[in-house]
Amino acid sequence: MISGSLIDRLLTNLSTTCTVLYQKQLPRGKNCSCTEIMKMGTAMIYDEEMTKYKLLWVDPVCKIEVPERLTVSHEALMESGLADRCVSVPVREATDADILLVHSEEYLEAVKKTPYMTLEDLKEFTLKYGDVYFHPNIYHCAKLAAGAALQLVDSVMTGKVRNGMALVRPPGHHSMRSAANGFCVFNNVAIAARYAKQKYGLKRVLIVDWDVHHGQGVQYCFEEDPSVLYFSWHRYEHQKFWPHLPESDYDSVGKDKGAGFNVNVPWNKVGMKNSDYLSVFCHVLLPVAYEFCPDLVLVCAGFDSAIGDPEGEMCASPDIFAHLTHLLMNLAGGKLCAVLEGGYNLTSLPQSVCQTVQTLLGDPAPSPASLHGPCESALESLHCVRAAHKQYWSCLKHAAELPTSEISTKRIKLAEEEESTEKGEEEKSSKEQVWPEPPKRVTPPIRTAVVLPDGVACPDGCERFSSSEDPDAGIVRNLRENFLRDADDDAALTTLSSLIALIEKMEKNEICSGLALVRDVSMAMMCAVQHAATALSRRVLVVCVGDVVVPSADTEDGKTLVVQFSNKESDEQKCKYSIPVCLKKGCSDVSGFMQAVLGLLLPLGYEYDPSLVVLVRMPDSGLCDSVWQQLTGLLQGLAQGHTLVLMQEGEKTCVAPTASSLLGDAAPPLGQLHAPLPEHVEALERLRLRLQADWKLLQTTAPGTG
Ligand code: SS9
Ligand code: ZN
Repeated sequence: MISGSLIDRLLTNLSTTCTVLYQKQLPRGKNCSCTEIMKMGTAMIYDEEMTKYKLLWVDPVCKIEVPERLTVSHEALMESGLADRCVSVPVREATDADILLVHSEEYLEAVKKTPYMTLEDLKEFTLKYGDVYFHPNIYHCAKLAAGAALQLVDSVMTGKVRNGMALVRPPGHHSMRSAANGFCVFNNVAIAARYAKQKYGLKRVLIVDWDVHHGQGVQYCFEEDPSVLYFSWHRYEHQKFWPHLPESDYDSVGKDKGAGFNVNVPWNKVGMKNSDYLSVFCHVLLPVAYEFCPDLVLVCAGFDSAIGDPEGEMCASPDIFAHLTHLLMNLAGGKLCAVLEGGYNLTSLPQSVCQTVQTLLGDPAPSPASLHGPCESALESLHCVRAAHKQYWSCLKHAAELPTSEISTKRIKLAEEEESTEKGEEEKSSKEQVWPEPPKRVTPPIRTAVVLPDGVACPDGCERFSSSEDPDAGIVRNLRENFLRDADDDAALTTLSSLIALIEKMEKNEICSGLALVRDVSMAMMCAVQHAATALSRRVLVVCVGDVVVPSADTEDGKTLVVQFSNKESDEQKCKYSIPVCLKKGCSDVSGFMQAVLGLLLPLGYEYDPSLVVLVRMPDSGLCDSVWQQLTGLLQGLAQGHTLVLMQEGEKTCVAPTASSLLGDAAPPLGQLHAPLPEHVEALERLRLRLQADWKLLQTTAPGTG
């Protein structure tokens, strides 16, 4: 409930224009300043005009690039109610000056003539380029597509919104300085990156290209530029797949000053799944991106990497894009611009677009479907990419060397596969993919509930929680018998019953996340975990930072997975479900800690797939707020955002930053990371190698190549 006085304060705090423009963005039903509101919005950019060109002749290669790609995506956003929750930003035409940031004058002048060409002239012009078609209206649309990307950058950089997505045609990532290519005319995202650097003085821009094709146009544009980090994964099949370039392979790492700032992950098999994608994020992209520390993230958001796409032939489900998006949302203070590229299955495309936009809006991600670890071919790619980049990134310094059979992974395999193509071909043409529609993501009415001692104010946007009903007599008896030493400690009993009630509401999806300040963190943790794991029979991921007595008895059955970060050398790990992560010199080694979070905790968490995360912070954790917020934010990708944070009563100053992360705000950037302490790297690597027999998502090398 919003109280009268809160509404009054709200109205005084907001200027009239701001109220009118951003009303629907009001994130929390609480008083917040304009900046707060703007921090929360998501822009959506779309203009029907971009559906007004199409292929005018017969061409089997180009026939999949149809106007309906845009209309079905837009309709899905409207029908799901997501469009209404976005700030709608108009497109504009990119100017000549904008286009010339990336393209040559000759090329621009040539494209400028296309609106006046006859059909025959258009066909002839088209033949100069690969896998693309022209139409009298495509120049106009290409200017709008690039302009849409620039409008999105402006909206994010001026703080009008936190993030956003542009639905555009034609796509951009294949077009080069002086050439159209692969359905692309102007390189929308490359232009946006140059523009953002120039107009806003950005030092570092990250481009994540999750389209299933290699954006060679983007690569060429920034190859020598260390201020733009380009990451692309793409169907490659040892160069057998379009655009058949040797420079799409893992060993194209950038040139001269830009060496290390081009990251290619070739997929050498079709059928890659959620595990393969997540594994590359955890073990390559995220560590490198955190070390790079971008001021802005641009996504070449192509959805031909989703299941059902005729080009990609991959098997990742549409809801994987919720996770890919989420995992990028704590970089650059949340400044993320997604620009549509490919996506040719008119069912999986709109589903994937909705997953992306809903995540940008801040809704918790759905639980990822069964993750069984990456396939052998993906592991081989992962291994090669990490090896190729180990000299450039300290987070990869410890990565395994290139497989000794390096040459063979490139060449002999190609020959081998050529032999077997024919039977493979038959197989694939006969089966049409089917997959379930992603379930509707229902966001609980209450985002974050807090259990706080009387003197501590409830943070903006949270709801103070205390169990209204009297706790169940059985629960009270259990609490008194097992947890409360002092039989009449009523305050403690109240807190613990509140925690239990809170967990039950999270289980019923009435509340998303919770935060509690408690007198005895260990006791609260045991009580919470016991209730969730035993009474509710849920899988609980327990993440402890700092020294806390962790329950060990209950871990063996797999109902809980305990990951404990501490600086105390603990005895050998007891079982697969109890994992001590020792950072001897403490968590103040931010790089070492992040390495553990990205390369160890996230993959473990994803593979374990908990329905609740209990995150425990001890006063001696040694973590600064921004690292803690990164941890809290990243963990929201698990258990549909059901995280219960427990902190010691004294840690009052930590309440606001924690609440902010649970509410879905982006964590502040950590700055460019330095090398982690070598002894931490060694310890983490040893642990990862030991655990990867039990946890497949921890693997980074293919069997037989390590
Ligand atoms: C290979 C032909 C590829 C070009 C595809 C361009 C996609 C842009 N089957 N044709 S995202
Ligand atoms: Zn593509």
